[in-house]
Amino acid sequence: MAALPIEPRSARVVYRSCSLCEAHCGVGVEIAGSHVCTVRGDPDDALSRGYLCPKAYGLKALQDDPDRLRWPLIREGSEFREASWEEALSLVATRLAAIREAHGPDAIATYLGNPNAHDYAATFYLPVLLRALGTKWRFSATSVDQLPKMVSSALLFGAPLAVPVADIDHTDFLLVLGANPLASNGSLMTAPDFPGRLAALRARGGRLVVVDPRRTETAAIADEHLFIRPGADALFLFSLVHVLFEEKLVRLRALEAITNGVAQVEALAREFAPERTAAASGVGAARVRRLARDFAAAERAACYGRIGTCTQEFGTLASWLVDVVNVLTGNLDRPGGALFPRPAHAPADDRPRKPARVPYARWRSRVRGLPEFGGELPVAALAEEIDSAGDARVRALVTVAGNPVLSTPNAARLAKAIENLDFVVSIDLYRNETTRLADVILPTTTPLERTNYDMVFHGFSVRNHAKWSPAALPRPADARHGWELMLEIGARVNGAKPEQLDEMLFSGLLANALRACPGVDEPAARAKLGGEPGPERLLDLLLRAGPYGDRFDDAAPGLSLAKLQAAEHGVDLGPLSARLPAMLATASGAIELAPELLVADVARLRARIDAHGGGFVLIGRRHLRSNNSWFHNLPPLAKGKERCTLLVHPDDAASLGLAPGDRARVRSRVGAVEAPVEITDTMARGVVSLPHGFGHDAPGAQLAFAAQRPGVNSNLLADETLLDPLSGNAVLNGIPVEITPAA
Ligand SMILES: Nc1nc2c(c(=O)[nH]1)N[C@H]1C(S)=C(S)[C@@H](COP(=O)(O)OP(=O)(O)OC[C@H]3O[C@@H](n4cnc5c(=O)[nH]c(N)nc54)[C@H](O)[C@@H]3O)O[C@H]1N2
Ligand SMILES: Nc1nc2c(c(=O)[nH]1)N[C@H]1C(S)=C(S)[C@@H](COP(=O)(O)OP(=O)(O)OC[C@H]3O[C@@H](n4cnc5c(=O)[nH]c(N)nc54)[C@H](O)[C@@H]3O)O[C@H]1N2
Ligand code: SF4
Ligand SMILES: [Mo]
Repeated sequence: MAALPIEPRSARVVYRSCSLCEAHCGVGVEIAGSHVCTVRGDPDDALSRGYLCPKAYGLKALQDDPDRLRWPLIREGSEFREASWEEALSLVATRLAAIREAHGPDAIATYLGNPNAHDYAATFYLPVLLRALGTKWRFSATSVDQLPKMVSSALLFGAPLAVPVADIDHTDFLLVLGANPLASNGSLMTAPDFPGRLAALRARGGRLVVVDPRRTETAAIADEHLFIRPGADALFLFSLVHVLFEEKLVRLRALEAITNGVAQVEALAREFAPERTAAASGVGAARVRRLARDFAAAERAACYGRIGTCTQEFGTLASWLVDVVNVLTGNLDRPGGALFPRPAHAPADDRPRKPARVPYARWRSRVRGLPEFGGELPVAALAEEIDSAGDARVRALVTVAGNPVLSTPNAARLAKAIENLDFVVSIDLYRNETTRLADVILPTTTPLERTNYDMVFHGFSVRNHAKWSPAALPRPADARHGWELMLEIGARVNGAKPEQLDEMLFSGLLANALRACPGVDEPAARAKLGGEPGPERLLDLLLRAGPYGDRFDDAAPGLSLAKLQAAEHGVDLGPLSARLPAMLATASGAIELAPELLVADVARLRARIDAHGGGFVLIGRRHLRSNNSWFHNLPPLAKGKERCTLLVHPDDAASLGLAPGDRARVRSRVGAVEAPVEITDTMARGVVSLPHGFGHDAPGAQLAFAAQRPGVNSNLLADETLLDPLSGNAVLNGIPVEITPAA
């Protein structure tokens, strides 16, 4: 969508970011009174320069949605009734405390959903809530998303969130696997106006190659598209690596001195000659060889993998090999390659911290023994942790901004398990497929009713950038912010006061931040930051102590929250630049290119070279006007052509006896659904696609518009026993299915 100048037609325009996806585009929200007139792109935004996608309109539609909850709900039998905050919060605290008292803290599981990552206050205060509950049974959308990349980054670079970002604005060659940024607007890569940035890449003579089992919107504008068999990325990437070594194209440049394990990678790659892997991956050997040569020959090149490379059987290996390709061609940490951003809230210096042990498998799930990572267990284990007998089973669930019944595997089993829990509380804006099963639903303010700073996504940005988002609307009387609820519940279950928990958090962050600010003493910093509890003080602290900060000196030129607030279109902090080796947090201080855990997993991949099955497999997809499971109740975005369709290749349709408009029955080990068929040669043969986030016909949900055209829940088919075993991430792409015409 083109940038439009913003005319001051309405009472006022508030400049902020759209928090609906990782691109975090700058928007101008036109407000009259407490009504949102419209949302437009902000041409002066330092990063997005006016770009906006249609989904931004969701900010307004969400505001106007009559089904959005404004009051706490308490279950009574099969119905809900509105309740006061005091009644609802007191019930939540009493029940959680009683369950913890009777069965221990691990009887309470938590599930944190995706929108938390778009709310800086949640980033600060969710850890407070989790600590207050004291449970180790923590789950989140991470293990149906980017967990494999985090495991890989922890092993290679020493930090789970040290994810290199492709330098899209300066590269000459972008190799994309398992991502469709023309629909998703990019992920683990904040690049507003992805389409424009890709067009610019091609206009300056650069190349775009897309590897995907579907000829996606992104593949359609690429120089080259390679169909790949779902789950075969690690095989394909190992073959690229094989060719790099065999044809002497490996050139580490500056990384030579700081990389361990190169010879080991070379040895491992020997068995993955492209001629060996072609049958399993579906990518011909000649094309792999040519691609390896072209990538190595490019002046500046970057390999980027996303959802399709993570939510699959070899998610961690594929995520690792993406970085291996960048390292072996000397493109990591190099402009035009893949670099580590340096956000304004990060620690100021890259002094080698005490290398932390990789937070992996310190405990395991009760039933299947799946490993913890970073304090979390794989969500594919949640249902069995509830419904498998035993004293230590999960008895209560706290969900925050998540809809696991639509987003995690074996949805039918999970819904049944949640229904049978002793107590469920959901902090959420809707009574949806998950929260309808709760005993208490606590709504929060909407994105436009609260302030924000793109804490998570500034860390994955293609340019260093900082932006403050003021609230565009006043908070309605009696509405609560999510962070206030997190503090309040955390305090109440422990008989403490919210201000006490806030002070503990603040003091801890302050002590930590001041370690990087020699010469600043604590009382002076406290005086500058003021005594007002809440996220703004915490952000001010991080900004002032951060790499661009003013070190608590108002007269200094550096950043503070006040200065960021004054820059209503954001602050450009420059292009990404080299940060190695200083930021490496591995025990050796080097890049560990062949860590033991990954090397050990290669045997599983090797076994797949000759044992690739036939039969149909299911993959997912995203639509530009949708957002995971929670946008289908917004009429301006959800109307139009039916989207929950099964994409099938014409030859497959013919052999299955399916004609356009027919309905197909899709069956996996765990469930079956029926969906209308769309026949298209954009699909690879043997692969069918169904979007996730549909299935809005659950009894008890309150989603009137979505229910008119509910679609089916694709996670009724996702099998909770199919995992990337190393990370525990669910396999959501490459699920074996049988397809028949529906009766
Ligand atoms: N089959 C399949 N499954 C998938 C995927 C896939 O590609 N295929 N993708 C996976 C991915 S990448 C992700 S991230 C997950 C997402 O999984 P989830 O995070 O579980 O699901 P969402 O659909 O993002 O649900 C967000 C929830 O937050 C609520 N919400 C929205 N805004 C707010 C707010 O401001 N405050 C509060 N308290 N609540 C809010 C919404 O009402 C909704 O209930 O799904 C995963 N599941
Ligand atoms: N409009 C819109 N934008 C979104 C979202 C949304 O729901 N709607 N969700 C947001 C979220 S939470 C996330 S995590 C991001 C995700 O952002 P992306 O990773 O860009 O997500 P997708 O569009 O699902 O693209 C994944 C691609 O992987 C392909 N694929 C499937 N299996 C394989 C495989 O085995 N190998 C390879 N190479 N490819 C495979 C699929 O065909 C698909 O094209 O998008 C975010 N942005
Ligand atoms: S690309 Fe993402 S951040 Fe930008 S307007 Fe669309 S939904 Fe909002
Ligand atoms: Mo995601």
